[in-house]
This record gives sequence, C-alpha cells and structure tokens, in this order.
Amino acid sequence: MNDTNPSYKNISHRMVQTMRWYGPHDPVSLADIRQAGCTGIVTALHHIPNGEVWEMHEIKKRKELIESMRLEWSVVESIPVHEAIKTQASLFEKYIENYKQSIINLSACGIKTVTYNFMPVLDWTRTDLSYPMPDGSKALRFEKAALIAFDVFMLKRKNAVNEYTKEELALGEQRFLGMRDEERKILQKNIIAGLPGSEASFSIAQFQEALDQYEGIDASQLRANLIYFQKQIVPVADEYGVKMAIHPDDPPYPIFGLPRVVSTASDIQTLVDAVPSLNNGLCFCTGSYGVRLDNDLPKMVEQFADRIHFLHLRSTKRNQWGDFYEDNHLEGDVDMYAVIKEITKYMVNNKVSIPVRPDHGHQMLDDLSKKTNPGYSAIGRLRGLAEIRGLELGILRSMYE
Ligand code: DNO
Repeated sequence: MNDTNPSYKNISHRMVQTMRWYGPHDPVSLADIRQAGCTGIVTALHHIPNGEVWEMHEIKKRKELIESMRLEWSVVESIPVHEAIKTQASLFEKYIENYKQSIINLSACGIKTVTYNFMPVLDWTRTDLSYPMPDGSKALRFEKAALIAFDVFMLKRKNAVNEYTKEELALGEQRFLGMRDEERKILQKNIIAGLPGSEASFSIAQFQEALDQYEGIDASQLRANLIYFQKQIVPVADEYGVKMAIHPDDPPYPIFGLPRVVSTASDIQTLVDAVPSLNNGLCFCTGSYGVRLDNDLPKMVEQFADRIHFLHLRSTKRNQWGDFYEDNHLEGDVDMYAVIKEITKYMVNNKVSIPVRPDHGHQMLDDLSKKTNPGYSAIGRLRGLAEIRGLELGILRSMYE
C-alpha cells in the first residue's frame, strides 16, 4: 500500500452519480437526491405532450430549479419518440422535425445527453409492482404467465392464441382462473396504465387500437424506421454536440406480438453500422439487457464502451421461462462487478466521466408505507447507489494500489 501517493484519489474520471427525478411532483425531492450523494439529475419535461417541441424557456426553468439545489441536469430521460415516428404514420416527418428542435434547444441550454427508446406502444413493462422479497421489501416483477393471462383472456387480442405454445396457453389460463377480480384489475393497470416515465396510458380499447397500428410492421420494418429516425437526428446531434443514448427493450423480447429491435448486441451492431457516429449511442441498461442469457454484459460494455453515454445499473433474476424480478443491485444474474470494472477501466483510460443511475430499487423501510413511484422510491435506490459507489471505489483502489 502506498499512503503517500494514493493516486486513485486523483482520478476524476469516474461515474457521475445521478438519480432520476420526475419533476416537482416527485415525492423524492432534489434535496433527497443530493443527500443520497448524487451530483446529477436525470429528468424530462413530462408535462410537454409527446411530439411537441421542448421550448427553451421550459428547459431553462427546469434547469434553474435543479441548479438552485446545486445539482446538475446531467441527462434527459427521455424525449419520447412519437408512435407515428415508429410506424411512419401520418405527420411523422413533422414529429421528427420537432424532435430535432428539442435537441437543438437542449444543447443551447447546455444539456448534452438525451435518452430515448424505440419500444412499440409500451415503454417498460412489468406484471407485478409489489413482489415480496424474503427480507420484507418489495420488488418489480415480470411474469410471462400473467402477461399471457392478460393478453389472451382479458385483452383477448386478435391472433394472440396463435402466438403462444399450448403449454404457455395452459399456464396463462391457469393463472387467469386463479386470479380474483381485484387482482385482474391490478394486473391490467400494471401493464397498460403506464409505469412512471412511460408517456402513455391506455384503456383496453385504446391499447388494442395502439397495437393495431403495428399491423404489417415486422422487426425489419421497425428497424428500418428506427434507422431512418437515427439518420435524421444524429447529424443534428453531431452538429450541436449532443450524445443520443437509446435505451434497450424492457423486457428484451417481443410482447403482445410487437416487434423489438434493441435487445441484443447484434441489434446494437446493426444500428451502429447504419449510423456510425459516436453520438448514435447507448443508454446501457444492465437490468434490461441482463434478462437475456445470450447477452454477455461485460463483453457488450467492452465492445460498445465508446458509445455508452449513460448507464442504468440494476440486476434481474430470471428463470427458464423468461420471468424475472428485480434483485438487489449486487445480486441476481448481472455480474455487476465485471460490468463496473469494464466501464471503470474505460473511463480511466479515456479520461471520461459517464453518468450512471441506480435503476430502480426495492420498496423498503419507511417507503413501504408511502406512496411511491414504482421502482423509484428513495431508500431502495439509495441502497443501490451506495453499493455501486462502494464497488467502484474498490475497483479503482485495486487498480492503483
Ligand atoms: C424504466 C426506464 C425506462 C426508460 C425509457 C427510456 O424505469 O428505464 O422507462 O426511461 O425506456 O426512454
């Protein structure tokens, strides 16, 4: 050990610790986030309808609020991508122009990292928002049988029965029959009423209508539409110095018969080949990519490090059916040590600092009796961040001592 030259302390290129904040109505305040040890905030102008331009005065107002708490607006999560852009339906060119203008306005205000996703209809999807963990805390969970129960027996989606195996249908039916009315209502709400951060909320009829817009759009068409969108916005991002960061599909496989095109390393490679600028980047979400056995996360970090502009750190625990729940940050299937080691090496070697947020956390302690945004309660995320921070410090010190 070298006490006179603890060089790891001089390393300023390390994770920028952030938390997501849903704006002035978020029960977790900016002051809370500051006390959690964060320097950065990840937020969006959720009050601006999807598809409209984010005007400068709105951006500035939000930025000033964040800075008044001596925090920095590190990342926009997200400027939502209008459904018309994903399906190339009427007015989609106008929505793309609006998107470009929002990027330009953000850049003019000094905000230079923007997250988005290209998931059809639904943003992230879970079937259970209060899955009991053995320690008494509550986690978010995705259970295929519950999704099938909803899809086939509640939504009664056209074609759904043809898309599942006999065994899956039997499991879904069993699950459906085992639920009381109240449980069915909760399941429906969890799936289609909009989790925090999703910009859409549906009734059954509206949901079916939204799904219908994807008739005739398969994965290769959706991918072509995404590449078209990226070819439009990335040159603007290049000109205005903005890093675009696409969030992966969550869960990372098709649901409701909808195509998914950002689930694997080869999906990413296709996008990178089509639009190579480093501003065509990634929000590397370990919880989303980590649900698939074929995604080797540390290897993906190594492969795409120069375009990872933002990290969501979270671990999931999956079973053989593709069900998963969100585990403690250092447990579950994600090798968090290996992921953080890989990104730490990259940051140190390339002298960059990448914003990171603990993605979700268990509802625990006092938060169990509070009204919280699912996944975004204060204490569970505080625990996650503290563990991640300690892990980073350990890795850094071991690199220097
Ligand atoms: C869920 C989030 C996602 C994410 C969007 C990005 O907790 O990670 O809602 O913000 O998909 O556009």
